[in-house]
Amino acid sequence: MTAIGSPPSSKQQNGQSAAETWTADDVFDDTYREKAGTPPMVLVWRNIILMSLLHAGALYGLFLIPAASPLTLAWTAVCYIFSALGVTGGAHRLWSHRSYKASLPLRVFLALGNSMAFQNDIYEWARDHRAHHKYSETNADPHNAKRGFFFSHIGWLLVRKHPDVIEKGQKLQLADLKADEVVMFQRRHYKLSVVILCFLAPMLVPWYFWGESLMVGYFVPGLLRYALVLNATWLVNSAAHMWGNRPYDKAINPRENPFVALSAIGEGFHNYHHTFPFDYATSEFGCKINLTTAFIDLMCFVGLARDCKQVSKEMIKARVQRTGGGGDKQG
Ligand code: ST9
Ligand code: ZN
Ligand code: ZN
Repeated sequence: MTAIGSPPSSKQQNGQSAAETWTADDVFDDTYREKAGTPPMVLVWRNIILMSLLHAGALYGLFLIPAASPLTLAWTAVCYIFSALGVTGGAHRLWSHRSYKASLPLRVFLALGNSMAFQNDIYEWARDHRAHHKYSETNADPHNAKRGFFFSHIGWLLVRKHPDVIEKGQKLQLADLKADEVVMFQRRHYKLSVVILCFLAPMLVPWYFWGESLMVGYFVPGLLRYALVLNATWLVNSAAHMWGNRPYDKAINPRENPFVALSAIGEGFHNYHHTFPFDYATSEFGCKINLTTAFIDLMCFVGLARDCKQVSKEMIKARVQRTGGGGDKQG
């Protein structure tokens, strides 16, 4: 498979914006050869301490659940889905893979959800994710699953990056991201947007509208929800690279994992996704265990999204015959 499209300029091309004419630089590069030896891991103590505090706070939030009102629990679910969509429908399927086109209001909505998810800004997230696909499970993959479950889950955020991630990442085509004013606006104002959307809004809405305590608001829809969305996301990098079937390409490690698909609102069909990264549904089974696909379909229906890329049944069949055989499909 080869990437299609050519680098965009910031000018309009035939009435289409630069981002609209672009195909993402996310196709596996089998010409890259790792250098022998692994450089020593340099621990980043700031991140280790902050992640430990976050998870301790999330655990405390778990014990506060009985003290939360039903409305606060419903709000926690809303925050989970909104921040998850900012990652799945936004940073992942729209901005990393360009698998569909989104109108300005939808891009703003997704960027707000993305700031609530606090997983690095969209530009950085998409840059790392393109490197993950292009150099999957090598030293140039930021969360190389060959380095084990812990490293691919959270460990990669607690150490300095492997030099190959930066060296190879600097060669990625990112012009479409630089040309997207929503992406660059979010990057410029990232810290402020995270403070407001990830921490203040989840806490203050229940306090202001139905008199919830600030304590419950901070620890339940705030820290607990944030930690749950993070871990659901990280499971795609760890569990879905280790456990599950490989019906589309048995030569690669990413797997079909229904549990991950459920918690990550549709992102656990990872053998399919690494085989066909440009498919907007990240699965051949449409909306099944795939809330994100249902959301994008709804956005198309109301006219806020369009041009969803999808792999044909014939192409899937041909690919399964050529490289599949690693277990049954989940659909
Ligand atoms: C988080 C991210 O959690 C999660 C991403 C998960 C992805 C999952 C994908 C799976 C599929 C989708 C499923 C979605 C499911 C969602 C479900 C929802 C329910 N290319 O990074 P620095 C250069 S974040 C090119 O500091 P260090 C660049 O010049 C959690 N160049 O490297 C850069 O400067 P700048 C919260 C690159 O010093 C410079 O190097 N956040 C690349 O080694 C320095 O970069 C945190 O915990 C590249 N790929 O530090 C913070 N990379 O960026 C975590 C770097 O200014 N991060 N460069 O252009 C950090 O603290 C640091 O990055 C570090 C490494 C310590 C990890
Ligand atoms: Zn992956
Ligand atoms: Zn992807």
